[in-house]
Amino acid sequence: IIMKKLKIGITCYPTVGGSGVMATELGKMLAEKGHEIHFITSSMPFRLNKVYPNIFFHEVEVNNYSVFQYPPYDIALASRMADVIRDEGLDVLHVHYAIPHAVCAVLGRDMAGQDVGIVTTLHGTDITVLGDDSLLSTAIKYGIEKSDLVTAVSDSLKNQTMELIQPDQQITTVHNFVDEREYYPRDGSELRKAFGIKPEEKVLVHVSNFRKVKHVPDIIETFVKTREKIPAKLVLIGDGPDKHEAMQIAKNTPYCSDILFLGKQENLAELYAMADLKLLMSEKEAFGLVLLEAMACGVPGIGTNVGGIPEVICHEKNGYIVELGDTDQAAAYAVKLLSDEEKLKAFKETAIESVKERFHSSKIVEKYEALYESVVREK
Ligand code: GMT
Repeated sequence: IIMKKLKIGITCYPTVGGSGVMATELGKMLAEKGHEIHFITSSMPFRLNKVYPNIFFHEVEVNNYSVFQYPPYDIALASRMADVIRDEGLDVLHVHYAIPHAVCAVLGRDMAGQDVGIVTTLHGTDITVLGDDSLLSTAIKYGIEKSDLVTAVSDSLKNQTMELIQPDQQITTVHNFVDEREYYPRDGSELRKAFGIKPEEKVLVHVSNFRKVKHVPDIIETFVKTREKIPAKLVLIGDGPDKHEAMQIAKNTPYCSDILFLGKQENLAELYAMADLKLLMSEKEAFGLVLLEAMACGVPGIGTNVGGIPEVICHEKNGYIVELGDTDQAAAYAVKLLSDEEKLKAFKETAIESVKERFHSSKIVEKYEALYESVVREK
């Protein structure tokens, strides 16, 4: 069957973060399959680092007139969506986040006076954080119910949304994926040397936006307990509100010089090449895209038994699952794995395999295409 080429609008938060990464990667892959993509966002998505003849960017500008107490971003977005729906004749508008994007899409469609299929993808923060906020839960429910189709990035998020929001709407799980042309295992020995990492040292890595939910202190604690047993370094990548506190904690450990803070980084795949093990000890995590990116580069992970993490890590196969805050257990697993070369090699291989089998971009992009097809209106 030859699939019809579609005109697809995409709205996401374009800044650093898993949902923006996913939305942008999906847009790029859909463009490569011949669809016409229209990003409608407040700024250029940061991963949109290549020119495509069939990707267009519609910037949402918000003027901050002094009469407004708050700049009306949501209204400006809905208005821009309406223009793009009409001017470009969109078939589908795929929005990432129920709040505000799904609500804006519904409003934009109404303003356009022209029908378009609305697909909403839930990424977690909108539900697990905002769903509890009674001021917004009515709007979240509305955005979900008025969408033609709703997806969640894990079964866990799907179930949580059904429980918390109780929408009169079905939710389909579509897992995240990675671009395997960028995330693949490479030789990290030169970079290890450049960072002063000795051959006998194992490298643990954590990547996040350093928000409270990421429990960065647990990462450092796990590392310290691991370091007490084996030579190792901890590489922390990213920036955010808790980084300063994390640096203070690191300073007060006996292994301060083994903990490297690299700040925000672009070439994650290159950095994963230095790593042996990934740590993600979050208290909330709808999926944990960073785990998948690491696994694709041959880095197994230890993650908490939280949200979608157990859907990504298969315990004892490509990593380990521990209870939230259990740094003793996490360190015990880390030491066990990192001091057994054969086991580590097997875990690395299984990690790469499981990404290919369960999260391959081609399969996931096809799933989205089929969902789009089901909401396209006859013109
Ligand atoms: O985790 C964050 O702080 C960023 C957030 C986002 O909106 O980009 O990530 C969410 O979406 C990612 C992509 O689907 C998921 O991999 C993350 O698990 C999810 N974060 C949370 O649920 C806390």
